[in-house]
Amino acid sequence: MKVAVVGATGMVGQVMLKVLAERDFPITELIPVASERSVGKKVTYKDKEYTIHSMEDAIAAKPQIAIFSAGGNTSKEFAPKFAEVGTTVIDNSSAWRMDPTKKLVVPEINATSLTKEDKIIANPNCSTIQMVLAMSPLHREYGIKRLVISTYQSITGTGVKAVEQLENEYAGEKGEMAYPYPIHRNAIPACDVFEENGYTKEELKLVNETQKILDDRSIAVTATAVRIPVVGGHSESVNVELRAPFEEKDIRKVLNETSGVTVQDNPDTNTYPMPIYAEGKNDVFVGRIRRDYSQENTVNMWIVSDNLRKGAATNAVQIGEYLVANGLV
Ligand code: 2RA
Repeated sequence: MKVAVVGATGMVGQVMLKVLAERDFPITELIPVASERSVGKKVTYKDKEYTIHSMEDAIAAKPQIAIFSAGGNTSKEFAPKFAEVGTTVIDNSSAWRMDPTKKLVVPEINATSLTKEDKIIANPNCSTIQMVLAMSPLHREYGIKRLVISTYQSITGTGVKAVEQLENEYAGEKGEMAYPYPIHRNAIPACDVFEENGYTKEELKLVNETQKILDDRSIAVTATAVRIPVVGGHSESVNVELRAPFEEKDIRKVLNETSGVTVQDNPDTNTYPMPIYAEGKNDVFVGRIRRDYSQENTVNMWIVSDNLRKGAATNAVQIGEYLVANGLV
């Protein structure tokens, strides 16, 4: 299978190549794509060097699949051009997520909705993916009435500039700032830009994408997204108001039986998810599961996952695996 990876030199693109290799995706020809200034440079896949192509050359090659992680503007401009030559695009930007004609897919939840006609498929936002994967079985079993989410997000979600800012701050050196404030020894309640209503784009993604993926606009969602000096993954505190009574043991059972979810939850042994241990893994880790005694039918939980993997690259590759396994490409 001819596969293009657009944004191959970026942080997510590099993880994409790693995950494609780890999962032995059936690639017969890899077409790495990056910005004009990177054309001709090399990237490594399965210990072999591959030359970076221009977008035009990659489109002309007519790959079966193109996995994008190159920002919304690039995706808006070039995803349709790939689709026109018959390529199925899996896009990791926000460009197509809320487009009513495009599917927003977490394979374990809604890949079955995909058809051959879906030529541009949207990969959800990282903080959404890890959360909805845990919420989906609860919505199925009990119905979800309301979600109150607080996120504690890795600086890798901002990009390499933020990682470099944190490293400089650790080293006590000056450098380019991704944020107008220090990241080290700080917590910044602003992931992405603010909208008119006082919420950030990140917070509104959690609201809108959750309702679309779970296909239920009646779910009330509110979120506060915070950036913290961590690199391994995103953590989220989620308060879940269900539409029916529950037993905590049944919540654990339902989550334990969910593909892609690992429950780590034993206060007696200080067992709970933490980003330093989630880094490099593909699962979504759930713990601190406990009834919210302040409100009926409500449960609290803590959800952690590597935002570059299940939050981006792995989810996109899993969409590709579903397409291949079901003869949709
Ligand atoms: C973030 N969710 O963490 C976004 C991914 N770029 O900032």
